[in-house]
Amino acid sequence: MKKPLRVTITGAAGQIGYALAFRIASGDMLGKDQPVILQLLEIPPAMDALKGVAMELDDCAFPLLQDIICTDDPNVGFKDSNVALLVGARPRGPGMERKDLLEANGKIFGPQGKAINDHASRDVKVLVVGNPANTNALIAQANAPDINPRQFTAMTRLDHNRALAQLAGKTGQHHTAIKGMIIWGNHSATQYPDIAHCTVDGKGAKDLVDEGWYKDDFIPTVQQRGAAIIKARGASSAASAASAAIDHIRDWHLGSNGEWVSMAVPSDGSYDIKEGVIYSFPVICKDGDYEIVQGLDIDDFSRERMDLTDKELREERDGVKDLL
Ligand code: NAX
Repeated sequence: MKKPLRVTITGAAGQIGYALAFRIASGDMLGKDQPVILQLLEIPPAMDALKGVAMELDDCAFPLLQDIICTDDPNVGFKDSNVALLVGARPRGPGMERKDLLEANGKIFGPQGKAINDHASRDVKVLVVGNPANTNALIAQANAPDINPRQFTAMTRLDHNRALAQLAGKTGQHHTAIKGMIIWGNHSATQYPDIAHCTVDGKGAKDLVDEGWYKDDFIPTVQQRGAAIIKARGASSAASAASAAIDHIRDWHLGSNGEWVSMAVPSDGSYDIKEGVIYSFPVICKDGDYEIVQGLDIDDFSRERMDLTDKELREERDGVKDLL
């Protein structure tokens, strides 16, 4: 039997954490032959609820689940962690400015980055889900100087999957027929869902849909999908967010089989996005690593949107520069 891998989930008693833990324990993320130890991190007021999650996990009798650790101490939660899913975050309260939100989250992601630095496995794969995800990932990364910065990523896979669903619905094809979807930039309303390089059943997506739909319907629908879910469900996306987090780590760990997927990763100058922010790019995952897809033609329409979301990320970064 393989050696168990340790998976940390922060905010594990929250709605995304609740949806994540059971799928990870059943083998959906790291493989059906990979035993796991779940290290569930919460804050003190949520420890009773977390105990309930652990009781339910026990009651599932998952063959792959070797142990469950419940803690409110990041030093324990990240000990020897191989995969760290940073879900718990401070939500925006009434009247809270973006700057206050960034700072409040800095106080969570700074210490968690340090705990990862001090205690996690050296090859830990970090995925930040908690919003503002890209900038929270940057803060965690800055506080973990001994870990390769490339191992800090943020989630735009939910946006990617939402874009696949919209295009599939419009073209009447199954989403598995779609290749080459891209989300550029920030996980926010400035993200740029780009179909310029997409094919649907081998045909160029741009030839299958009219430009008006693409610009005035598709892009805003994907950008605003989170708000539409809140309106319909009365609560924010949870199962779909957990599913996207599982897709992100599964592909990073096991490979994306040559397919492009969107991941927010430290910019390296590709596509003139200068270093210093965690920006969503198309990537291909292989052998436990990812590479940004290179050499794509970027037209003026795309350039403008890619730069706009980059600008927002740099403003967010400037708002937390004392935490970096
Ligand atoms: P919930 O409020 O249901 O759960 C959050 C949990 O985190 C709570 O149980 C809370 O006690 C815990 N928590 C807070 N501070 C913590 C800390 N310092 N250490 C450990 N745990 C802590 O929120 P949920 O719906 O699960 O959403 C979690 C985060 O995901 C939010 O920030 C949300 O905005 C973000 N999302 C990100 C998405 C993405 O695509 N990147 C999409 C879905 C989601 O909106």
